[in-house]
Parts: sequence; structure tokens; C-alpha cells
Amino acid sequence: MSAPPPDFRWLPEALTPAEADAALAALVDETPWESHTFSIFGRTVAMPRRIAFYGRFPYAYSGLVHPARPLTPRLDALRERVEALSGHPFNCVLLNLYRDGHDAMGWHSDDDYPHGGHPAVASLNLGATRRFRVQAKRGPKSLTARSGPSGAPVGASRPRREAEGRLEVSRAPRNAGIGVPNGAPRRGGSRGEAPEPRAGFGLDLTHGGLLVMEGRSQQDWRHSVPRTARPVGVRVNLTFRHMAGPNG
Ligand SMILES: O=C(O)CCC(=O)C(=O)O
Repeated sequence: MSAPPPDFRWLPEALTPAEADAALAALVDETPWESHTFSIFGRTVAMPRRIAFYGRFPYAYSGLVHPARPLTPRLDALRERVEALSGHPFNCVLLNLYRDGHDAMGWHSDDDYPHGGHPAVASLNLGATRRFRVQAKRGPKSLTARSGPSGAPVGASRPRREAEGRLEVSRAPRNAGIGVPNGAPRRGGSRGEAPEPRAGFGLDLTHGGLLVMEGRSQQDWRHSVPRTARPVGVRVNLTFRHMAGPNG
């Protein structure tokens, strides 16, 4: 697959270059960036990026609970802009600071919070260009086999973390097939069945661009921002989400 599937919409000029430059400089400077550690396979590891969360409700993310905190006027203005461009409502934002090519985001999907019927996530990109990778969670046959009468995969309505959690190790899961039209074939299918290919694609996220992930983007796909050996500068990414409170 060379173009993103329909549930991923890329708007390369969401902000003008001048707006994107100003937002990047201000956010790098004024955001109270947090460094965290997390446990994986019994080891404590530093999260390979810095983060900050703003929103109406607390967000349990990567084993931490981020308290509710009102959006700053700057973040609220960006939120309004992103709502208008994407056509989705948002009330919180997770900011990620990638200091250089060593900072990364492991494979995950953003389905680990109550969205109250608004699962769309809009990802605003500022600073260095980084590669965004996407991989189908299942092969096409599995999707069909698991579909209920409405065509929605069985169990799809239940928000679920990936089985492996928000892996912070930036390597593709086996059979990632990213950048390969139909994905790499999976070896050793059960009962001697032919291996199922998994779809994937990669997209360069550039300064001022907005990636809107809507529809089934979080249910059917996982994504990551891998480390890179290329010399790259600072990048700030803002993922706007809609979180529901205790009453939906
Ligand atoms: O930095 C990015 O482009 C990805 C961010 C992301 O996946 C997330 O915040 O969940």
C-alpha cells in the first residue's frame, strides 16, 4: 500500500510555516516537559522522549496517571484550529518532545482511554520531519472472519491496549511489512494455512502538517515513530484527543 488507507488523512499545510515556527519555539520553551521511566519485561527504562498532558480528565498512559490540567491559551487556540480542520471535537492534548533521532515512540494504538464515541485523534507536527509507520493489526482474512453482522470486528467497541502494551522499544513487530506493498508474509500459519500478509505504510510527518486518524484507525492499525540514525533536530508532536468523563 503506497498511500495511507482512508481512515488516515494527511493535511500537509495545516499551519503556515510562520505559524508552525512560532508554535514550535514557544512550546519547546514554555512546556513543563516531563521525563518518565516505565517497566518492560521486568526492567526499568527511560521513556525515549519527553511528554506533557493537558485535558479535562486524568489520563492513564504508559503506567502513569497524568492529572487533569487546563489547556493553555496557546494550546486551546491550536485545539480550535485542529477541530476546524479535522471536523472532530477535542478536549485534551498529549505533547511529545523528540529531542533528536534517539527519541522515538514504540508500536501502539491510541485506544487506551474512554472517548465517548469520538475515537478520532489529530496529530499536529512541528519541527524535524520524522517517519510515521503504520501496520495493520490483523491480516485481511482475520478481519473478515472476526466481523460481526455490522461489519465491525467482534469486540471492537471495547477500548483495549495492545497485548504488548505501549512498547517503547522502537522496532517493528514481526511481519511489520512497512513500506512493502502488501506487507511481509507471516510464517507458520496455523493448521498449515497460507500466511496472511499484513498491510502497512510509512509517511513523513513534516513541519506544520496534521495527520487525522479517524474511523477505524485505532482499532485496525497500530503506529510508531522509530528511532533514526539520521541527524534530525527537535520535534514536537501534539496528539489532540476527545476524552469522556465519568458520565460519558
Ligand atoms: O509523534 C508522533 O507522531 C506520534 C505520537 C503518538 O503516536 C501518540 O502520542 O500516541
